[in-house]
Amino acid sequence: KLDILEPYKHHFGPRHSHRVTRDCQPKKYGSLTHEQYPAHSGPSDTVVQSDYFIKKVGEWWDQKNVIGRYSVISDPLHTVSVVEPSGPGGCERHNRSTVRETSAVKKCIIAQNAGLFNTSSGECHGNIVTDGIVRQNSGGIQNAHFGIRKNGKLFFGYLTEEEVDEFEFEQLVGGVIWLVRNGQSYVNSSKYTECSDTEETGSIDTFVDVKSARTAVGHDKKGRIVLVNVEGQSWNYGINLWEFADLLIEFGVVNAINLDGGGSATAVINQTLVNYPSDECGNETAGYERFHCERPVSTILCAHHA
Ligand code: NDG
Repeated sequence: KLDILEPYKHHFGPRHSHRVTRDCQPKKYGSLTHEQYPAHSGPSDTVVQSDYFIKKVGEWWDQKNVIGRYSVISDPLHTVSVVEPSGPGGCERHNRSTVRETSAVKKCIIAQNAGLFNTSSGECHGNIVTDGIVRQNSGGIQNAHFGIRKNGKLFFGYLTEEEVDEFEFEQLVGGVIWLVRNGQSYVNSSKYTECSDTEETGSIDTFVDVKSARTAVGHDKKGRIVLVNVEGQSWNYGINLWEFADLLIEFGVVNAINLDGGGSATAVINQTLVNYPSDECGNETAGYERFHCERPVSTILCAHHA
């Protein structure tokens, strides 16, 4: 796998052009490779409402309970930020930092891990815009992105290199697999057009099919941002992306993309860890496999006061 990745090490360019993405998607979407939706706006009593859930997912022959957290954020243009690992410039420095550490920089009410990264070099994957500043242009990589435009529109979908500037984003971050498009599962379409270069959990099929911890960002009918975290550990327990898309639709999510998951899946409220990250850790005395720890990750999504 490393040999194939070698030419892309320094430039995460697309394996195919944006035209292929456009031509490969279902006809009903025409040539539009993204969806936009007016963000909820105006002050509200609570910026964040966060609850946990226990839900049955899967086919009848493979039913299981999954545990997770569902958070809704109002007025996202003013309350949601993408934050680089340990703060501004973190991606350029190839930083990795826990969600807790990075969330302290912006005093986040709730924060979840967001973008994927190269686990050996620490490089951030995908396009990154934080508070109106373009921090990384990935050169048109064909992976699902979530953005908030300066004009107050939420953005979900695929972008060319030029569009990263043209769309005038306030926030932008990339994931792997567009889960829900216009209220319908988009997993089957997106897995054909997305690159597996930005994820390290095997082929794109494996990445979609494996049960694992997951993180997603989406929006509801009111244009509020939805952050979802599902507990899991790759291969062992958790949710695959087919089930994740269905669960989000059940919650009333209109568009959503899948962010970094597995051992990276972390949820933090007011600088306190509120989920169960799956990476094993410890030392010889404590026992390596006895406890689990937060993984230093890449970018985070943060909800803060306006
Ligand atoms: C997680 C991801 C993996 C990714 C790594 C670094 C899942 C199931 O974080 O693909 O390469 O971003 O999302 N695993 O381990």
